[in-house]
Amino acid sequence: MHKPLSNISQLGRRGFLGVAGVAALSHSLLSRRQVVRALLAKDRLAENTGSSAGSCRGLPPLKITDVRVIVTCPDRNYVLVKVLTSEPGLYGVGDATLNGRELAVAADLEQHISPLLIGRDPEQIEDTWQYLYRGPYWRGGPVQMTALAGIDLALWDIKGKRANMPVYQLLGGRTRTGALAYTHASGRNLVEVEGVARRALERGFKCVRAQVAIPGLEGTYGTPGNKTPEAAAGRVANMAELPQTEVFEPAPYLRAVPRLFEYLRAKLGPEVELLHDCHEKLDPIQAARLAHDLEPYHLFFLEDCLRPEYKESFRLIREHSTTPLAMGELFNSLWDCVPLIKEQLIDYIRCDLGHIGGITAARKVAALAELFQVRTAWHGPGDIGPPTHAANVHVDISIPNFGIQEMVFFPDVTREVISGGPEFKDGYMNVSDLPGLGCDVNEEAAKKYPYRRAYLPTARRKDGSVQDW
Ligand code: KDG
Ligand code: MG
Repeated sequence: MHKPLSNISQLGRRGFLGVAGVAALSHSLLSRRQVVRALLAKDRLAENTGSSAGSCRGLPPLKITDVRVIVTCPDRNYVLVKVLTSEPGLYGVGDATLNGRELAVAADLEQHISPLLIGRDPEQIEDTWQYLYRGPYWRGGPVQMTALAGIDLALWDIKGKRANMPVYQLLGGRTRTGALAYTHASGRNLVEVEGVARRALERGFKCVRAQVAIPGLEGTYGTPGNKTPEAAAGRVANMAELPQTEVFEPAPYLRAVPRLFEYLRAKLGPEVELLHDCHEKLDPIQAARLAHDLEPYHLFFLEDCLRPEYKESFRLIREHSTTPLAMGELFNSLWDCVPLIKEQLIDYIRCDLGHIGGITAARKVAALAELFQVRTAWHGPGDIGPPTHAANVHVDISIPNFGIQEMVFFPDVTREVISGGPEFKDGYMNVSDLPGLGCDVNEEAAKKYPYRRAYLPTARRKDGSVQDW
């Protein structure tokens, strides 16, 4: 475990001399050649870091010495990033997992990003973010933004470890004692969903996202189809070498979902917070009808009704309903969030920290949202790794406009490879006070679980045409 330095080392003092200091020394102690070499080294550092190096509390300047990309499949595929530094034992761990396109992100990190980082100052997080985002000219997209998020998380981890503080302290300190969490309840029929929801409530959850299989359809996102909920958990073991095709029809879906919530309200009472994920599969008028029909059941929110391209169509839903709306897990640009937030077309922004550029991006989205009374609900599925879940919670507990946090329990096999991450207690998520993000990766254990190609399902209408899953 990394120990922070408490006193200024020789190297640290030298780091503080600056160019003028080096030149002044030249007359007394150093030969002309030594001075030239020192000035060149100083220039190289400035070039690598984007500005002249400086570091906190007199610690010596730091450099990135290596970027290791670890692709592993402990239950499902994860891409982990380990950024090593010139300080012995000091490294940061990030997560760069993009479900179904893991190797594209790994190649971006290994082939394109890693060479740019060697020699840079890991403490300059914002500058590195800007450099990796705007530097390649061909900016954005889920692959590049996931790679950038992986690096960003690792750099925040390093900064926290160096400062000997958990990341939430660096973000401004606690605004709450924990992050309200929601879990998933899905089933083949109403009774099965109720059973799963009841078990969640017994476990301490106060908020449950409910999805039910649609009679007559072979599968709809978030439901087990005709498998048991456990067998349909969506893990790699259940994912074919090629994508499974599900069938979706809006009419039965729009009939079944209000029935589900009518049933759950009657069975579970008014206290439990209920949520539902449309998974971007509806047209605007269908979404408006569903939001309207769900009003009597007082959802906490209705999630991701529309495809991410159609932000202006949220206006139509708003005009027809007071059901709170959430959107954003498919966004991979900060600018995707702007129209929805500034026109108050949604109530919850739920970007994925792992796909929008990490903590550096999320804190800007959160700050913008705060100004428009929009709350956060960061995406928290099992297909992003524990470091992203940890980042979610570090942000959640340090911002004023947090709303709710989606979470999962990772199986033991995942925890064997990636330790740490947020903990659940009495309905809330929390992080420990370990320095940094609080996660680590066991590279030896990761080797035991090699990558296995896996696709998300796709969907079609009954007439065979492509449908959003
Ligand atoms: O990889 C796709 C999943 O992250 C997504 O289907 C999960 O929609 C999801 C959610 O809300 O958790
Ligand atoms: Mg979702």
